Amino acid sequence: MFNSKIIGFESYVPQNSITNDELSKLVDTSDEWIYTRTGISKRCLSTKENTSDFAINVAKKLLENNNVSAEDIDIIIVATITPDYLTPSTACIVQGNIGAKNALAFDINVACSGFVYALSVADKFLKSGLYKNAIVIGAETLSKLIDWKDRGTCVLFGDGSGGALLTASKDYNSILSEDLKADGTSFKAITGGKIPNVNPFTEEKEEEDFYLQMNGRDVFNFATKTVPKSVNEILKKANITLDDVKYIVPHQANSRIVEVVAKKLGVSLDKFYLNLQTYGNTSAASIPIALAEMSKNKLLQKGDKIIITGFGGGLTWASMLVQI
Ligand code: B82
Repeated sequence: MFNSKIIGFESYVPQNSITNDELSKLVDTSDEWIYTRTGISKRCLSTKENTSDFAINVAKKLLENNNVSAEDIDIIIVATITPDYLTPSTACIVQGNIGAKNALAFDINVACSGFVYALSVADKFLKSGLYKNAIVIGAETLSKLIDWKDRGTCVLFGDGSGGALLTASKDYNSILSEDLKADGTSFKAITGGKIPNVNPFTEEKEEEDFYLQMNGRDVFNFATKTVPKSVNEILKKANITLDDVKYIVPHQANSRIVEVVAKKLGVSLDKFYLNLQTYGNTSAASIPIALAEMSKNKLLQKGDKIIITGFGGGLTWASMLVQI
């Protein structure tokens, strides 16, 4: 019987960090407006790199810092809604670049829940006993998908990537319980990247709908209703309480969401790890960037129990109780 052991977290973000004041030269907004509504002060925005470049950097760091060679990797999963191409997958570009010649590779598209979904999928591969080592990455270049004239959305998002290295283990289990769900009836609440059909036979030309759009109020209500329920669900499944949990690491969407979730769960805001002040909302990359930062700052010790919880486009949500 095998389980998944997480042996490391790493992240990579582009160097170009843009403050709220700098953005207010581009669109009619202000540091005060952005910070009080979102908790964001700055974000990293790509100048030349694409999603695969971020993910390749994370994969290389995971291998180097954990003394694992590329040939020993069996699985590469990249969670992204901003791939370089629709085909090939970003994971295949990573696989080729790092020389993981024995690995299968594919992307998953679950927006801001993507990293938690990808960890869950990798966990099932490793539990099967057929595969040994997995690289799981969340990587986004959201700046490609944003209408830079829309002051309501362009201030919210950032670019970057983070990931984890997992190995199959007979004596350690990092994934204690999980709750993964979807509600496609509300898919229009967050949309982006619509591809028009321009074949010569199409009767109706569809309106252009490429840029990321979000109904702020609806998704805020969705998140504040769903996340506390999902967190309670995984606690119940593992038969523990929040007292046994060191940190909750939520998708970094908006600090107001986290305030409401903390209140509903009856815990202090201090239990939540937040870094959206520095990175903005990086969708599938937000949770692994936070985990890598926590790991680097020695906030995570072996045996600590933490909760990761993603929520976003689909609509989708995914919570997981993780033992470091
Ligand atoms: S907002 O609607 O403008 N608002 C809440 C009422 C500001 C206080 C808003 C803003 Br600004 C930014 C993000 C959200 C939000 O609810 N985001 C999400 C909710 C669910 C799932 C994903 C997200 C996300 O932003 O990724 C609301």
